[in-house]
Amino acid sequence: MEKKRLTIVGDAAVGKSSLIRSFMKIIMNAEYIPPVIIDDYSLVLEVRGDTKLLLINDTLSSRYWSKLKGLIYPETDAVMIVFDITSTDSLSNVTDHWFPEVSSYCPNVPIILVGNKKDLRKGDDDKVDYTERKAKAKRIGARDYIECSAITMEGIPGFARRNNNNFI
Ligand SMILES: Nc1nc2c(ncn2[C@@H]2O[C@H](COP(=O)(O)OP(=O)(O)O)[C@@H](O)[C@H]2O)c(=O)[nH]1
Ligand SMILES: [Mg+2]
Repeated sequence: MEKKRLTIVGDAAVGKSSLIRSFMKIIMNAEYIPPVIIDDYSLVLEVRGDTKLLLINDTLSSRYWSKLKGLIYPETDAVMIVFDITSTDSLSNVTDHWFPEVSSYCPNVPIILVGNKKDLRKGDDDKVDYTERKAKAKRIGARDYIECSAITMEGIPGFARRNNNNFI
């Protein structure tokens, strides 16, 4: 069975762990072939007729990460960089910190940019900022850009489907 590893990085408290929990919840109830959940971070999926083991690596923005990243990035097949839509700092860190780190450790893996906590931003004001965020995704060459909420689940089902089809 082919093994695929997805690593999730981003500033502290942007919602990385919450996103993984929501992703697992959605995928368990999917209408398409439901995967076999092994534990909180691994599942077996049927993708285009192949059976694949998907392992998700959550990360901590701590001093341990600086020791672990040399082990985890080289084993990774796709990286998800998460920021919080309500935090301009976390968006700046996508290009100031996370993208440079990912490109230096695993330059050729597909990157998915995720703007989380969409439930906290609504209305016309946000449309301007959306353009900025979308431009950031383009700047880092992200294969996909998604805005979602790990709390309300908005945006998660479509994302889970695209993620499985495109990256796994
Ligand atoms: N409103 C809102 N809060 C969220 C969302 N995702 C995560 N949170 C909250 O943000 C905090 C940090 O989430 P966590 O998943 O631990 O972030 P991590 O440090 O990146 O893993 C927690 O209090 C979550 O409940 C979201 O989409 N919307
Ligand atoms: Mg966490």
